[in-house]
Amino acid sequence: MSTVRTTCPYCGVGCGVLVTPNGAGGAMVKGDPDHPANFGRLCSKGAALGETLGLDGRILTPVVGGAPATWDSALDLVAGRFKAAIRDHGPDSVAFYLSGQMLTEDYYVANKLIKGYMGTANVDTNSRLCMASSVAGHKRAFGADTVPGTYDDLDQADLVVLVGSNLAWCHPVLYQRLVAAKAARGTRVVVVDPRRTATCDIADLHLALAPGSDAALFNAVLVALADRGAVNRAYVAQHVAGFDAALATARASDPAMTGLTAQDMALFLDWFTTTDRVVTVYSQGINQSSSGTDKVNAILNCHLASGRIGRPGAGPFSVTGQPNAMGGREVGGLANMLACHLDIENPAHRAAVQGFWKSPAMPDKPGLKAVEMFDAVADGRIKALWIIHTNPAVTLPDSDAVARAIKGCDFTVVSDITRTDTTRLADVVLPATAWGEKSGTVTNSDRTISRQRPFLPAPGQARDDWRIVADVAARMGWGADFGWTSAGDVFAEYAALSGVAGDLGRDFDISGLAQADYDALPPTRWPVNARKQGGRFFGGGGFFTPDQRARMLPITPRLPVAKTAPRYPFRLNTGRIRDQWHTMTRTALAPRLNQHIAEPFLEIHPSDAAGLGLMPATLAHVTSPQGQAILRVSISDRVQRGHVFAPMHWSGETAPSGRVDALVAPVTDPVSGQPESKAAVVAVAALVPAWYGFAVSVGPQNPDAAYWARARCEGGWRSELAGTALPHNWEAYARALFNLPDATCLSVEDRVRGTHRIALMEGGRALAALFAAPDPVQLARGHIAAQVGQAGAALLAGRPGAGVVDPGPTVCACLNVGLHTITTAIATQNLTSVDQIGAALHAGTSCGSCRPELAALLARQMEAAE
Ligand SMILES: Nc1nc2c(c(=O)[nH]1)N[C@H]1C(S)=C(S)[C@@H](COP(=O)(O)OP(=O)(O)OC[C@H]3O[C@@H](n4cnc5c(=O)[nH]c(N)nc54)[C@H](O)[C@@H]3O)O[C@H]1N2
Ligand SMILES: Nc1nc2c(c(=O)[nH]1)N[C@H]1C(S)=C(S)[C@@H](COP(=O)(O)OP(=O)(O)OC[C@H]3O[C@@H](n4cnc5c(=O)[nH]c(N)nc54)[C@H](O)[C@@H]3O)O[C@H]1N2
Ligand code: SF4
Ligand SMILES: [Mo]
Repeated sequence: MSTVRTTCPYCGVGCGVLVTPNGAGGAMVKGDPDHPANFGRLCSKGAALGETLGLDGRILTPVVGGAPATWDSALDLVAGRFKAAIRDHGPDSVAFYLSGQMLTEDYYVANKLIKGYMGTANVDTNSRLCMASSVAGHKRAFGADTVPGTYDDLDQADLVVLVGSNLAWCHPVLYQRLVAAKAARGTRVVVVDPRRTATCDIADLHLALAPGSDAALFNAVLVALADRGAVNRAYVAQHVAGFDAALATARASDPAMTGLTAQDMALFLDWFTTTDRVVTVYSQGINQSSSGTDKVNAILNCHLASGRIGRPGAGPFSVTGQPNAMGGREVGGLANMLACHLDIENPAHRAAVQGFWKSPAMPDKPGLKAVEMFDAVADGRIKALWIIHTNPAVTLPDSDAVARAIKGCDFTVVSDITRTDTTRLADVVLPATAWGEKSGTVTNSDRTISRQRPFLPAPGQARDDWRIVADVAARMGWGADFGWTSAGDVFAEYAALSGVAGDLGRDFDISGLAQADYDALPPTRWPVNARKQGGRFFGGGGFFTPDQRARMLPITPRLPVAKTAPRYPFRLNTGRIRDQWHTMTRTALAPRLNQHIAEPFLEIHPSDAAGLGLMPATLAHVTSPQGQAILRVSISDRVQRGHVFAPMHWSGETAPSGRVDALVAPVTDPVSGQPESKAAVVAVAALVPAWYGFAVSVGPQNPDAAYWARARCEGGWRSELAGTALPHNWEAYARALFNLPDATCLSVEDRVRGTHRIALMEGGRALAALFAAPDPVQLARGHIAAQVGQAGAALLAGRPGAGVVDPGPTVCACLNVGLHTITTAIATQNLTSVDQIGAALHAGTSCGSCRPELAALLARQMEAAE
């Protein structure tokens, strides 16, 4: 089979990948050495893509009311219900909720249908939870949502400030680029994050500021720039408006709000004011805040005042999260935008888009933003809702309320590839083609447009997302305007429309690609037109405001809306882990990605844990005014006292009590509408279950327990369990859990310790095993998981026999190297550097995402040895 050049479907780095299908539904995946985002590198998630291609769990036919249906009946129903809602209740009674993971072509078609034909701007996307504050900040400062710089700036900077970004885990290939730049030119790295993340491993300075206080920090930077003569007077005079007011307001703000020491603050201000080539990278620690837009503008103010923008190695850099977060912004996926960075509020822009489409409608006011949209679903204003490529029942704040709203909606359609918490609530589920089966383009963080190309046939009846939308449009009577025959046709129309935007003076103009050879399109940074090709923006001014000047804004810092109080004394921070992608519908298919962290957890400071009587690996009951969760206790001084951190990834499918958005209040930024996902308030208490359990099996499990978290492992499935009451009969419990009513049961009970070990055997093979104990079960989990399905019941011992080494939990996912293997090698071979570990065990030599953890292991062991 020949190799196909395509693009990773996960994060906004947008790495190129080379895929060689094996002809049996699988494929070998490698980094594309010629792609300008990654030059051949991949992270653990990208490298494991080949393990996520199976059809297990895929939706292969349309489903109506829970039963398989034909495309014709499903599409007729969807078109009929949307039509009826619009006829009876007006266009604003329908809504689309889309995703920054849709391809540009999918996005374009959905937007065209709802805005130009259904006639409402009630279309928003999960980018509202992700990039909306950056978009709003860019628009306020630059007059358009333009990312000024490129990835090359990270290679060329002398100071990189990472604000609210865990780059090591969330943009691993960019992080590796930064590591390389640091080695080559000694780039200074500052991390601004209340939590000590893996990214801090390369930090020359870590500023663990008070949550939400970033604007106070950047106001202090602005004041220092002014007081130390580091303002670029010429640039400001020519290209910037609002300097004096911004500075006066910055002077009035109190740097003490950050809680940083005077010494750390002084060092940071020193570095920032005296370094010309500064890149400030920012992400969700900035955006996901009730003052997110102001935080963005506080950062932009500093770059505008110093003229450090749009030059090699200098600029603000909002890194995007999803593979096509940037493309979704370009195509007008947000409720307040039109395609090609045109504005819905601008009559000339509306007329231009409607004229180009020759469409019957065009809304003249913005639609509902994500959180408002689901409020409108809840109170019945939205009668028909179509959710595509996102899982809002898990990822929107106050997710229990969101799930109730979706369930209660008159008519909900969900397009997905697999069963999720959201598809379970839908009236109609439509099967979409997945990565590897579909064709289109995505735009990454540095404005580079890359092709996703198919290398597998569409399974079952799955159809491309854009085609499903076009099929519905046709059934609503607009077939002629939705008659493309390929994604390439859609792209050509979109590129032509961008030329109209370019003529109106907008930044997003890729009209130069309207006639391009779509199939052969190499990675291309926009803009692409007669006026400008790729490159940076704003080095010489040219902002997209009426007077072409950027705006500095007066920013008064505001702390998070929810305040801790005796009832809810902890600040809950949420985010991501290294090897999982969002709600895990794809990454959790790869066993090796489940081995790094297999469960939802709550990171809590040792003093707080001691105060609450929380022991390592026990469970915590977490409550907020919105909801509750049960999470594994992980005691760590990476979080500050009074703060806790939990990952966002677990869902009803993987760990029903681990859904952290059930805890998060639906508080939003007043400008961008982005939720404050990083600053909920919660109470934490020890949960004392009657028993803890660990289960492995070849087949799927049906856990019935107060707490459970399941994951795929090499031999099948593994799960963690805890129950509030002891089962009457352990054997019966195990048989039901594993759905093995007739297997032979071997059981070992230790009455003194209160432990039970049960293996269910068939034909001499252990098909499943359950380990239960009154305390957290201590076992060699990796070893047991590797034994399941093998002959004999040796796994019941719970640990390897003499002479066999238990590798321990996986640290390096690419090369599958375990914790114990690494610590043993460090001790016995006297390893003293991460590179030496790599030479001895290969750990950390592929994607490099685990290098911070290797460094931490080394440091811990060397400290212990002293
Ligand atoms: N492995 C992995 N990578 C991913 C994803 C994934 O699911 N898994 N998702 C992708 C997506 S869509 C996105 S948006 C990106 C997100 O990428 P990041 O933004 O880097 O990731 P997060 O973990 O959400 O949050 C970043 C950091 O913000 C910090 N933070 C919290 N509050 C504050 C604050 O008030 N100020 C500051 N300065 N920092 C704060 C948190 O402690 C956290 O370490 O990751 C992308 N990459
Ligand atoms: N507490 C908290 N909440 C957060 C965040 C946080 O940091 N903290 N981060 C927020 C951010 S930044 C983001 S981006 C969101 C992400 O949140 P979501 O977008 O809700 O999460 P995903 O799991 O990425 O959902 C993508 C869905 O698309 C499906 N899918 C995969 N491929 C295809 C396809 O080709 N076609 C179709 N139709 N479907 C497909 C997947 O199976 C999955 O169900 O979460 C937000 N929520
Ligand atoms: S850094 Fe990893 S997840 Fe992101 S695009 Fe590259 S390979 Fe994919
Ligand atoms: Mo995101």
